[in-house]
Amino acid sequence: MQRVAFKMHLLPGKAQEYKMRHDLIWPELVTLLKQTGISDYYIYLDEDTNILLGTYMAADLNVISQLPENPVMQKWWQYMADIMESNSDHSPISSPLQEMFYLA
Ligand code: RM4
Repeated sequence: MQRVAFKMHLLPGKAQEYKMRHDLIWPELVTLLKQTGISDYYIYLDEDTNILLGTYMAADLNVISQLPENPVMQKWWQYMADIMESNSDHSPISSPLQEMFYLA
């Protein structure tokens, strides 16, 4: 198992909408993420910068690298693209974060 951490960018004024959409996350997306080996997935918002910090445990990074090709993932990204900074394929603009400290 490996922890993955990354940042994404929320559009200004969209925090409530972002939270609401995740409170109502599609069951088929939950199934997909779990089948892909993702667990313990958190997303936090820095309200000062609109940066979203995501972190999850990954069972197998090779399997996770196939997520962008999945139609459910693509549909979710399309659904979210109006409230996040997104690439032309609708995936969120995302960059990895470097681990600086861990205490078990
Ligand atoms: C986020 C973003 C991520 C996805 C989570 C569930 O807003 O779309 O890519 O993993 O939702």
